[in-house]
Amino acid sequence: MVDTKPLLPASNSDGSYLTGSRVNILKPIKVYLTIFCGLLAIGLFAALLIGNYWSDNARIHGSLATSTSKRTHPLRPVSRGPAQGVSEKTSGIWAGVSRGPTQGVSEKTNRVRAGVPWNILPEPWNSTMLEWQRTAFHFQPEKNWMNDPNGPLFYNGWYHFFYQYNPNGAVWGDIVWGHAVSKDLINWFHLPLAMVADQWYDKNGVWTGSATILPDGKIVMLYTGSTTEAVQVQNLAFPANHSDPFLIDWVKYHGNPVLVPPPGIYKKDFRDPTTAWLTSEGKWRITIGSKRDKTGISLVYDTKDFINYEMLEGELHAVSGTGMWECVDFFPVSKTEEKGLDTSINGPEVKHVVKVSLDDDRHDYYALGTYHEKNGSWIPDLPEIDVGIGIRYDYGIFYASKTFYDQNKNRRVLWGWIGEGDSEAADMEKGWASLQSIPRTILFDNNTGTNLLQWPVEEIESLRLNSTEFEKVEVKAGSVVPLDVGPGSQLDIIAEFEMDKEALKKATGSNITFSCQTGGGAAKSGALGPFGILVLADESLSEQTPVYFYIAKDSDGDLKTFFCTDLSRSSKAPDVDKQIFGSYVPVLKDENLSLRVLVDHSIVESFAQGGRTVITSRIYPTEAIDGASRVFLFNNATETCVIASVKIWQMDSAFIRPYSDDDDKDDDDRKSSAPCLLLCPINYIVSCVTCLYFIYLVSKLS
Ligand code: DQQ
Repeated sequence: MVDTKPLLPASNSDGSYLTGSRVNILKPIKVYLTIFCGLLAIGLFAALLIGNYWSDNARIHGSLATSTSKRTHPLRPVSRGPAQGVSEKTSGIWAGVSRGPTQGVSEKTNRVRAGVPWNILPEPWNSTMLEWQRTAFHFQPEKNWMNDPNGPLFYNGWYHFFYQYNPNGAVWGDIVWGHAVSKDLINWFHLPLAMVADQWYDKNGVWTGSATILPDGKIVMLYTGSTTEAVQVQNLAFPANHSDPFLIDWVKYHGNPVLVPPPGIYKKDFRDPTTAWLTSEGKWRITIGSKRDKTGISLVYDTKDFINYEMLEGELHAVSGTGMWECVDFFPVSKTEEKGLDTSINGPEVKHVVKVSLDDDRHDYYALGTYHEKNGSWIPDLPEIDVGIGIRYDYGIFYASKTFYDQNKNRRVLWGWIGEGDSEAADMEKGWASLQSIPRTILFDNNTGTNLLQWPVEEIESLRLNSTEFEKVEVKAGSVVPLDVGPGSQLDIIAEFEMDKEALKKATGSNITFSCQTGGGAAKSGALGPFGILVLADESLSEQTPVYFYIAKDSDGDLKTFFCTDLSRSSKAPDVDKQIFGSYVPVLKDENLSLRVLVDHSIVESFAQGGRTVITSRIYPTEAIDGASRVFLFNNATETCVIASVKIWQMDSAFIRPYSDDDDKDDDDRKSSAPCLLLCPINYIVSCVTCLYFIYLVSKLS
């Protein structure tokens, strides 16, 4: 007879499962147990993997799910305070302290604008306008003043960002180190202050510094302290607990300061130590900005232990007439590969970059050149565009920048402080001032051989939402074309412009003396420009910020391209900067003109030709805000039509908020994640052994 239920054990007529032998009963049980144990083992292994992944990502992504936009989170300060053993001023009242020459740094330049005193906010500002200015995906603290980026680094799965911060107000003063961490350089957790001004050697301010990661993975931080006597000295600090991925607590070396101004250097002209790099002798080398008379210089020191230093004769470099060099940066770039290099890399395949922040004009200049390790000097490739007199990182507002080597993605990343172009009165009304650029990758431009390329880190693209494409739009001479993309306050725009080749050949009206600043802005027509894009414009164009190209032609028929941003019609308000920014941009034969613009409320960051020339502007419209801001193409040239192809993404808001009570559970995950990495495999092995022992016992039954 055919068994109709072959997978069930045979039953007796009385319904019991007694059969002729025990083996017949136990065999299927063993099969089930084996399958069960196998599945259990696989499940445990999967749980281990998922658990580790989750513990690493839950804090950011879990919280992201509950975070909508920056505006839905009341901005709460996170403070360490006396309870945590550090002295911190708790008063939120602005003490009226402002940046000043007596402190060795320049005053904010726009304290008096258009005859309006710095502490009076004129018409037409209202809270809607001022609130709109806060950005959605640029890093900024919850409130108060921020300036230079400090000690950026990647450690134990987290990007760390420290910054010059005034916990007491929206103007420079009482400077300490703010601290935030991120998994992706875009979404951030604010952490407690990393270092406060609690020692005689930094009582007047915990000023700018840099991180060095030692070969054993440990971190040392060198920073400038302004002493009780306002002398600028260099100090050493390190994480209290290297096993804390958040690096919350910092310890200052008990023997600080480790460096004081050398003979011949004024006590207030000795600041901002760089990341250290290794010499072939195995010593660490750093450079520190200074000046002698009006000559900007960079002093060089060797050290074996970051405690004792030997000053080298001569300087890394010096350029007369450039004044005090702040925030010097020194790093190699690869001539052969599209990747970043650790600061210690040297050899024939690299060029070295020197960047200085000129205190006299508050701009960041760089130059490419050759580093001579033996005497610790650097020679520019082109003396006519030496550092401080040639190329700038950015032709808008961008200062005190600093790079770091991101060993996570083999890239060099640039951070820069973006100040305000409005009045101090407005800053105080808003309760905050300044933000940081979107971090930019830095590469040597192999195609030109004369400049760097800066480009927003790829992670910013994770904020891209819906996009709209406009293919080959004809923009006739003298026309404006609206681009219907909805609200224009948070955008990522890429555009390419094809020129009419015949027009380029035929064009008259040469203008080789053109400069963005003197060229009359976007409203002044030339034969071959200006043309480009209008952002933060209202429907009637009563407010607009043109980002544009202008092509000048010399009497020999050679073309020279400029990339500019014109702020003169950016706002109806009387008390904001309305400069015209920009400079020359190298364009190689057969290249179309291309630009990328990141619009984030009051900031417009613009990149031409893949990042050869960059302009960052702060824009404070009164009409073109929220849903009223629009995007247009425009062409104010008289002798050429341009064909524009544009793609525009709406951008989401980044997740930037304090690491607070809500994250405690995740904090527990963080604390337990290290032991879990150890314990989970042990759990897995114990479970497997138990299963096997159980199978063994069952088989014994047979
Ligand atoms: N900012 C710091 C100085 C640095 C200046 C003080 C550059 O260390 O020279 O806040 O903005």
